Amino acid sequence: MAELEGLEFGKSDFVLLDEVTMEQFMENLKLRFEKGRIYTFIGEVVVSVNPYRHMDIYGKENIEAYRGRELYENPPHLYAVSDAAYKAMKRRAKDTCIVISGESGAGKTEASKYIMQYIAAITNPSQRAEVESVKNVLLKSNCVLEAFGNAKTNRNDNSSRFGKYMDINFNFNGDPTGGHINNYLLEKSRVVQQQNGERNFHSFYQLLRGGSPEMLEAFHLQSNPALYVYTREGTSSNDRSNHKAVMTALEVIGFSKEEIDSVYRILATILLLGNIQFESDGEDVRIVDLDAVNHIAELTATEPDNVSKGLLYRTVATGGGEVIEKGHSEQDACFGRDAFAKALYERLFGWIVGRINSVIEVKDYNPVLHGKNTVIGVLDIYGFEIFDNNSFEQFCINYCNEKLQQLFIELILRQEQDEYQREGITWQHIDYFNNQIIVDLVEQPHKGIISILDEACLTVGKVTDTVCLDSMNTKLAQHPHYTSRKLNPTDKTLDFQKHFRIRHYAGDVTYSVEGFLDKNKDLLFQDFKRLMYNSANPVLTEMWPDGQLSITEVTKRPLTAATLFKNSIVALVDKLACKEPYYVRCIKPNEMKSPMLFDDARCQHQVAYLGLLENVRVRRAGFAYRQLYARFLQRYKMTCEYTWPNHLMASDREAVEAIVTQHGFQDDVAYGHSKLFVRTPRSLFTLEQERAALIPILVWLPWRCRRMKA
Ligand code: AOV
Ligand code: MG
Repeated sequence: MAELEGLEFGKSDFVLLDEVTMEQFMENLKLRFEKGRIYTFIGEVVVSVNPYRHMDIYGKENIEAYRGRELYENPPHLYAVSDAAYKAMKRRAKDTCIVISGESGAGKTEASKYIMQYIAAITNPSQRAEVESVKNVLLKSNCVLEAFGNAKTNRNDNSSRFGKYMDINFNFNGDPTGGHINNYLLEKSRVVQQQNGERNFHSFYQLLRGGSPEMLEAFHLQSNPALYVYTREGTSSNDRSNHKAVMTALEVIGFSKEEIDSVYRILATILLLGNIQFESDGEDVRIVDLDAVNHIAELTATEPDNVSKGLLYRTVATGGGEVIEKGHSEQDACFGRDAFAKALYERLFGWIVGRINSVIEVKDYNPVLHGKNTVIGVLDIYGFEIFDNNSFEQFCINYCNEKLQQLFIELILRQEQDEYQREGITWQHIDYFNNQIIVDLVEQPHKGIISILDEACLTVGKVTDTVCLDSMNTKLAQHPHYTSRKLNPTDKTLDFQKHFRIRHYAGDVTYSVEGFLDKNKDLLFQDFKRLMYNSANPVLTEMWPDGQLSITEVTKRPLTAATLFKNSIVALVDKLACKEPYYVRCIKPNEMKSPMLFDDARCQHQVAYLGLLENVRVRRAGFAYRQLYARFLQRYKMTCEYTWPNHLMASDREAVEAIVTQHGFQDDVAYGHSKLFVRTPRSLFTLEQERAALIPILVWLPWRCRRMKA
C-alpha cells in the first residue's frame, strides 16, 4: 500500500479511503488526476486515467526507481505492476499476465507499450546480443502492428482495430528469449468503408503520403488519398514520418526487401481495386477501367485476364459435379471486389503477425538445460465502444469486453477467496453485478445471439438480416438484457426492421443488423483464392494456401466469423485464467481528447461498470492489507522495542504479534499461516507514520534505539 506522497495528492490506494462510497472514490480520483497523478492502486490493480498530454514519468530514472521494488514502496505506476508481474515470474517461476482493459481511447495501447518498454529496460543487464535482438523485435513489432491494425475512429485517433495478446518468454535468468503474438479479429470491413469522420487503416495513408515518388509510380499510385474510394477521409501530419518508422521497423524485424516490397504491393492492389467500377447493359457486366486491371495484375504477379475473370465470374459446381462459370450481376461483382479487398488485407495482416512470430519464436529451448521457460502475457484489445451506427464488429468487440470483465470478476474474487482459504481466514462475500448473464445472451449454445445468427447463415434460401432479427426477437423475448422495437413498441429510437439493443455491462448499445449475415458468413469466392495462390509472387502464394483447392473440393462449410471469434476469445480467456493476473483498469476522462478535463459523469459511469468500487470492497472485505510475516517485520521492526534491531522470539509471527500489540490494533488483524492480514488501513497508517518519523533518527542516531531497548 503506497502512502509515500503527501495527502495533497489524494490517497494513492483506494483501499485507504475512509469509506468506500462513490463520492469518496470519485473525489480521490479527480483530485489525483488534477494534481497530475494519473495512476492509483486498488491493492495490486492499477487504475489509470488517460492524461491526454505528455507526462514526464516514463524516463530512465523513473524506471530505475521501480526496478526490483515492492508495490508499496513507490507511488502507483504501470511500472510498479509490471515489476510485480516480473518478480512473480522470476522469483516464483509463475506465468503471469497483465490484462489492460477500459473503453476505446482510455489508454490501453499506450499502457501496453510502457509496460513492454519497462520490461525491456530492466532485463538483460549483461547486454547479450541474442536477448537484445529479441527485445528489439518485440518493441519494433508495436510500430508495425499499429500501422496495419490501427485507425482513426470517432473515439480514438489511434484506435486498435484488432485484439493483441503477446506472450514474452523468459529464461531462468529472467531475460526475454522470445515471444508470440496472437491477434484477434481484425475489423476488416474498414478496408472498404469507414463511418463519417473515420479513416481506413493508417498503413494506406502512410504509403500514399510517405512512399517515395518512384515507389508510387511503380505502384501506379498518386499520393492524394482523396483519389481512392477506400481512403476518401483525410490524412494526418504523422503519416509521412510514420511510414519511415514502419519501413525501418520491418527491416529491423528481419523482413526481406522482397517481402517489404510485397507488403506495399498488396496495399497498392487494394487501393486500385477500390476504384474498380462495373457497368452493365442489362445483361453483361463489364469493368469500366481496364488499365486498373492491368496494374493489379502487374502488382500481384498474375494475368490480367485472370484478374478480370475473377472480378466478373465465379466458378460453381453444379449438382451433377459439372463445373461452370457463372457471370456476376453488377451487385455481386461489387460485393466480390470488396470481399477480395478485405480478404487481401486480412491475410496480409495475419501474414505479418506470423512473420514476426517466426522471428521471435523460442528456438532450441531445452528445459533440462535452460530451466523452466516462463511467460508474461500482455493483453491489449479493442475497448468497449458505442458509435452512432453499431454493426457486427462492435457486437464482437463488445462481447469480447464482456468476456474480459467476466474474467476480472472471476479472478479478483477467486484470488481473494483462494488466499483467505490458503491462509485459514474466513471470507465474507461482497455483492457485485455478475455479467455472466450478458455473456450467455451472446454465446450460449442454441439460444444465444451467435447461435441464432449461425442458424440463419446456414439456412438455405433467402434469409435476410431482418428475418434473423425476427428470430432473435422471438427467442430472446424474455431476456432482461435484450430488447428491440417489437418487444418494446414505445421505444421510438429503435427501428422495427433494423435494430436490437443489448444492455451491456458498460452501457446500452443499439446494433443495426444490416450486414450481420454477410459479415458472419464472410464469403469469398474461391476464384480469388485460386488467383492469388497461382501468383508468381511467392509471398502471395504463401498467404493463400487454400487457393490450391479446386471448386469441387471446397464443400465443407467453414465456421462463421462470429463462431471463430467466440472460439478464439474463449481460448484466450482460458489462457489468461491459468496465469497469475495483474490488472490495469483504464479510464477515459472525457470525450474531447482534452488534457485536464475530468468529466465527472463519464468517469463515474466507468468506475461503476468496471466494478472498481466492488474491487475496493472485496480488497477490504475484511482485509485491505496482507504481508508475509518476515517482510512485515523487516519494514516495521523499528517501531517496537522488542523487535529492534532483532527479535528474540520463537518465530517471526510472534514478533509481528508483538508489534501489533504494542500499537494496540490487535483487534484489527488476523493471523494467517504465513501472512498477517490487516483489516483497516488506518492501523497501517500509524505504523507508516511512526516508521517515517523514526527513519531519519535511526539513520543518524543509531545508538538512541539501542539505548531505548536497554
Ligand atoms: P486505447 O488503446 O484504450 O483505445 P490508446 O492507448 O490508443 O487508447 O490512447 C488514446 C490516446 O490517448 C493516445 O493516442 C494518446 O494520445 C493518449 N494517451 C493514452 N495514454 C496516455 C499516456 N499515458 N500519456 C499520454 N497520453 C496518453 V482502442 O485501441 O480505441 O480501445 O480500440
Ligand atoms: Mg488500443
